[in-house]
This record gives sequence, structure tokens and C-alpha cells, in this order.
Amino acid sequence: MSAVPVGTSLNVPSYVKHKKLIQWVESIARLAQPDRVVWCDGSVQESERLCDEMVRAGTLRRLNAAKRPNSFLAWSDPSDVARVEDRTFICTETAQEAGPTNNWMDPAQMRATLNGLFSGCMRGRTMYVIPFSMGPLGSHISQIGVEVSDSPYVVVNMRLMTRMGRAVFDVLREDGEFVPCVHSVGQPLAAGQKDVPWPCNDTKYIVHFPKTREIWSFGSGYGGNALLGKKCLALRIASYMGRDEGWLAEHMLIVAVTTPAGKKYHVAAAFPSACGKTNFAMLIPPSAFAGWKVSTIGEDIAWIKPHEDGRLYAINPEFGCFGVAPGTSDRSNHNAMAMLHSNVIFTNVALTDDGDVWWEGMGPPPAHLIDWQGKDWTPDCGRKAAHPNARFTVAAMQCPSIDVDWEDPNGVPIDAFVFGGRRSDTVPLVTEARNWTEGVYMAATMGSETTAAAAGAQGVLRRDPFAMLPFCGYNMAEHFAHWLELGEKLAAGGARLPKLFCVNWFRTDEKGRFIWPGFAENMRVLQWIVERIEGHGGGEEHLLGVTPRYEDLNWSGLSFSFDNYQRVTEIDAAQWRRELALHGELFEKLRDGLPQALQGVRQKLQRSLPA
Ligand code: O2Y
Ligand code: MN
Repeated sequence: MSAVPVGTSLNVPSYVKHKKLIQWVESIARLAQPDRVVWCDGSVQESERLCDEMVRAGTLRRLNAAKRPNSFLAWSDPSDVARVEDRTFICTETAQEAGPTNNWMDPAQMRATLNGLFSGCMRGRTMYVIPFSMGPLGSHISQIGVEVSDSPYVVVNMRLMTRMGRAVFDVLREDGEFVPCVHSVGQPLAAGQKDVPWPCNDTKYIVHFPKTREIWSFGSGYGGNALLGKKCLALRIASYMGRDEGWLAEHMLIVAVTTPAGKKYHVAAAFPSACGKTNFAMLIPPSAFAGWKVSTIGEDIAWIKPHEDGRLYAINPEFGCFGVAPGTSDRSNHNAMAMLHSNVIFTNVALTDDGDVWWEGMGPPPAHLIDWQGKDWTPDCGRKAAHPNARFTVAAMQCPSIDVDWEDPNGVPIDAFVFGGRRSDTVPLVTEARNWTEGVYMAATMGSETTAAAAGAQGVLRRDPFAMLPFCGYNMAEHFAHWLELGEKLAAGGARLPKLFCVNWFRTDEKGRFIWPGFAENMRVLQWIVERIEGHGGGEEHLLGVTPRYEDLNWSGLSFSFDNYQRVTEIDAAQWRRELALHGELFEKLRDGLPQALQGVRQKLQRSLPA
């Protein structure tokens, strides 16, 4: 790590040979006026030094080393606890290119705004230069980013979430492509002014310039707003790149499923935020599923490219998990709990009296805690101990179910895509699309009911096409067209297309209780999906596609009645009439550029509904 005051020299490490990158860092330093610039090398020593500094500054607490070795707890400012979708902008040349589901601003106008905000915004602080690779270093599917940030919390989290450090410059060499990412917490310090533990600014901007592949983020130090490799680069910028270059950047987990016969299949699944994506990615089959194995390639993002054999191959571009803590337990996700034994940064969970962490849903509440706002907490105090969007940051390779191929630079071949949302009614447990267009329709019309982790009211149905509503870097209607075109291209090449499925684990009974047991029991659906891929799974065709009959699922080890199965698979004509009307509203909103083929599916469904 090398540091110098701006104005004398940037003290660029001798191994950095990329002139354009150095000039760009210099231009940001001139604008933001940090007291010093530090080039991060990604070493353990660097991370330890920054963590020690943050402990002294009150940003981090070191957890009890006997219980949670090398782990830390951060409490954010109460105003800075989640992604800010209403402050997230896609600055394409025209508003039409960003589409009606994104916030858009004219690029020149936005640049003027950012110029004002970033002028002097790092005074009194250190500007860190953070080189990172999304995807294995040197993979033809990977992309390099360089984030400059005035937050040491961002540095240590980026080291867990991405392949970060000096080796990135070996890939970049003198003129490699990189995505420039500029981040500031937006709280400069005057000479002698004491810092706060979590600096941020009420004014927030998370801005993407897809054409020039730039990201600028101001005012937040939290999660997706600040760790710019994740949602900003790996989804918003990458989806725009993928549209131009014929590949896909998707909000999808990737799992490998190995059958008792030793056959291995790969399934990529899109679920909106707060639908148990991490749980599904780390699923442990119930004990009755002897010989079945599920292993994890990724739990949030997939980059998917056509391969020369005509199939789609996917990588997980991330190196770590930024998972939701509340609700994570040995029952919901044993693997996640196991990966949190050490080397974790927790954010906004509660602190136990013995220096460990606790959150709602982890297990019985202790008699006393310090909550995420630093206040005394007891079980009867009426407040949550952890923020509903509290997080853990941890390296993916600590996950016990991580797959041996998870870092394969060529990716893994995808056999099926699964799309799912949180729906208390209407959408059946699992449906296989009869063809690619029907599957794209299912993905395009996905919806999910909001939970406490999201801002706003609970239980409100929000359309979330492809689970990409907050993450698509261009017009969503064009995203649908891109999927349809990709399917056509692959089919024209003679490839066997991945099968497409729609799932819903969340149907409730009249008392609002979940009917389907979920979690590990989702393996029953996964087995059926694999059997359909292999061509021997049973099922019956209905209005929406193909669904397993009761006898088509493996029920060993679970007592789940035929009646209950009816309740999670039933297709109610009145509900679907309402649902199709809502699809119509979405299509009306997205009418500019909406593929006619999707209107065709909707009309066919409408005609097939019983009167
Ligand atoms: O609120 C945030 O900043 C994090 S959001 C997030 C984090 C990890 C994985 N997925 C998500 C999401 O919102 O989809
Ligand atoms: Mn996500």
C-alpha cells in the first residue's frame, strides 16, 4: 500500500503501467481533493491495517475471537441502510433507451450535477484506488473494474466480494479495458474536524453511464450503493454490454445438481430480492434424497454467454456473498451459517453480551443485546435487534457447498432457467414452459410481494421482470427482445435450449401461513426439473404449461397431503383473469419495443381461460 498527498504526486506503484488509468485517477483526485491517495494491493496485511484503523475510528467492532475469529461488526447511519432505487439513474443518450422502469437523466445534465457534488467531496479523507475483477482473473467472460472510494469499509468489503488487488494490473497491463467506478460517502472533513463512525450524505446519487461504461456513486456507504462491482457493474453496466455483445448479465443464482447416477446439471434461477435466493443456492437435500447433491456456483448474479458448442455457459462474477442476515438460521440455511464461522464483516446486526452477533430468525433471542443502532435491547422492548436488511459479507469459498467448478473460467453449461417470485396466491408451485417464448413470457411477467426488508408497505405486489427491475441497464422491453433473439439464435444453430420453469414457494392458506414447506423441501421440485431435463419426468399440460401431478414428485421423507398439493398447484380462473389484466398493464407501460410474440402469449392465455 502506498500513500502520498495529492498535489505532489499520486505515488503510483511501479507495477501500474496503464497510462489512461493513471490519468483517470489523477482527474478524480483533482476533482475530489482527497488528502492522500492509496493504491490497494488486496493483501491480508492491507485489510488488517484498515480494519484496525476502522476499529479505532468506531466504524467497526472486533467480535469475540473465540466465537467469531477475524470478524467485525459495522453499524451504519440509520439513514443509510439499503439500496436507494429512487436515487439510481441510468444516463443513456435518450430516455427511451433507459426505458420507463428506470430513472433517467440527460448525461450532460447529470455530469454537471456530479461535478458539483464531487468537487472537494473527499477533503480530509483518503482516496483508495481499488482494482478488481468481476469473474476469475483473465477469464474471457470476466470484466475489470477500478473503484476509487473514500471509504475504507468499501475497500475491505470489495476484497471479500471481488477478486481485488495487485494481480488485476497484470491482466490490465498497459491498455486493458476497465470500468471506472467513482464512489464517495459525500462527507468531506474540514481541518481538525472529527469524523463520525459512518459518514454519508442525505443527498444520494447512484449513476450509470452505460455508453461510456462509467459508474458514479455519491452519498451512501452501504451495500449495493457503494460496492460498485455488484449491482452497478455486474448487473446494470454488464446487462447493457451483454445486450450489445450478445450475452446476458442476470440477477440469478447458479446451482449444480448431481444425481445418484452421477450426472451433473446446472440450473440458473432468478428470484427478486427477499425470496430466499441464498437459501436455494445453498440447499442441502433432505436425508431421503440419498445420492443427490446440490452445490453452489453463485448466489446472486450470473453472466451467461453462448459457447462454441452452441450452449449457454455461465459464471458467477462475484467472489463473495453480501447476504441478508435476518431469517438465516441452521434450519433455513445451514451452509450459510457454517460459512459465517470466521472472516466475516457483519453490518447492522445486533451485538451479544459476549461479543458475538445475533439477528431475528437466528434462534432464541438472548436476554440482552445491543441493537443495530447501539441501544440496549431486550426481547420485550418492541424493536427489532437487527435491521431487516442487515448483512454479512464473506468470501464464497467459505461456503461448504461451493462447487469444484465455481471458478472455471469457461463457466458451466446451463440446463435450465428457473424464475420465481413471492406470491401468496395465483402462481402454482412449478410450471415448465412449453417453449422458449412462453418461458420468456413467464420471466417477463414475474411479480413478487414486498417484505419488511424492502422500503414501503408489506405484501404489495410489484412486477419484477426477470428479477431485474432495479438492475437492468437499458429498456426492459428490449431485455425481453434480447432473450427472444438469443433463444432464436441458439435454436437456429441446432443447440438444445435450456428448459424454462416458473416456481412459487410462497402460497399461503386462509390464515396467511405458507402451505409449501420450502427450504430443503424445494429439492423435490429441483428433482422434477432434473427429470424433465433428462426427459423422463411426468407431468400434465394445462393453461400455463406443464406441471407435475402429485405422483410425479418424490415425497419420500415428507408427509404432504394431496389436498395441500392441490392448494399449491391450483390454477384459479378468476385469479388468472386478474393476473393477465396486470400483465396487460405492464405491457402497456413497456409498449415501446415490446416484442409482439409476448403479446401473442398473453392473448393465447386469455383465450384459453375458462369463461
Ligand atoms: O441493500 C443493499 O444494498 C443490498 S441489496 C442485495 C445485496 C445482495 C444481493 N442481492 C441484493 C438485492 O437487492 O437483490
Ligand atoms: Mn440480489
